[in-house]
Amino acid sequence: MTMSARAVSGAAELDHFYEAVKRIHGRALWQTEGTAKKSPTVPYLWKYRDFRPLLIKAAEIVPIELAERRVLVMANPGITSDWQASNTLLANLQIIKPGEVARSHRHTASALRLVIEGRGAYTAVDGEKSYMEPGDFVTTPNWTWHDHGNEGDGAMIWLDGLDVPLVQVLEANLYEAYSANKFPVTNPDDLSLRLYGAGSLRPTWVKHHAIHSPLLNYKFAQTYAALKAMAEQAEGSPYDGVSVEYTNPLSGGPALPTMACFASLLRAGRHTQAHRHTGGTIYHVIQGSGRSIIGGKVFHWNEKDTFVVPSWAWHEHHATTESVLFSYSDSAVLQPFGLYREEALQENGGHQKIEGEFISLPVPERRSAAG
Ligand code: GTQ
Repeated sequence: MTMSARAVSGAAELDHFYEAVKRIHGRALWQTEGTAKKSPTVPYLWKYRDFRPLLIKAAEIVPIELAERRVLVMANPGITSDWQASNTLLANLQIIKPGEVARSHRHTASALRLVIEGRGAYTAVDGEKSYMEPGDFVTTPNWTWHDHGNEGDGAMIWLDGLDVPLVQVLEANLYEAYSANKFPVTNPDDLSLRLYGAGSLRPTWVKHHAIHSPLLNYKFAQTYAALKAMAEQAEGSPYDGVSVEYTNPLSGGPALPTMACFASLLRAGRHTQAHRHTGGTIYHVIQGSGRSIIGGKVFHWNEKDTFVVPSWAWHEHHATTESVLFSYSDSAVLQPFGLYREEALQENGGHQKIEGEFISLPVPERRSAAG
């Protein structure tokens, strides 16, 4: 065989080899997408004013018995599965009408609620009812029985955060329906708030062995008062403003084992520095208005809007009016395994170069009576 003939047969030989590997359901590592694979999660913002009318409509036309949970999901357009806000997290809006009960079930996925509007509804967790008010952060730890009921006189809407996509990837997503609509109430209302809501005081006679927080409701009035008191004396984080984590009062760790949850106060007119970190984060605007620059694009937000910052995306915030952002992130899972990394932007005074505006789909205008 001449030299050139050998080179040609070399390429053919390699192809032949790859085919042989494929036939035994193997792949040559250097031929796979492998570590070059990019996250499909795109930065995105969902306007509450777009969702609210459809939630109200769902309450009219979809019986609670049909839906189990009357929920509209905020679906990240970069992800082909049609129901997740990020690679690991769900961000859903749930509506419940007066007199309704969303029946009891439990799942290995953890859940949280951030109350958006209305009063008089409760979440019952393992026999304890916790009544919810706007801004409250409510935990539903994994594998606890939970139902929601509205005893008020108006509809109630909240944001549900769940770690279902993460739990699915781990193939640990189990679910069970309770045999009745409501799980029996065995504890006084808001018992956990009375026992654990006083911050650093621990009731000595109560044993709590679970890894999740024993506190079911972190009241907004308390959170806001704490943020305001801190803001009077402290500058806060250059990236997140005056920012607090909702912790498990027993361990100091995250409120839920898989989701780290935060409340951040951004002062009016203040512009934070850009940074990026591993851990995809969902933000929800409790109050205020402003904009965030995510991956070079400007996202304008108002009260009750929700947006996602994918893992490792540069982001910075600019509050127009004093704002409080709620956020939750899978960083709780990354921290204990050495996967959490964070980086500050050095160039350009710590601010991203703006490449454009985020454009969400236009809201169809209501036709006026005249036209
Ligand atoms: O309230 O238990 O948005 O099980 C999705 C799944 C809420 C809930 C959601 C759920 C719930």
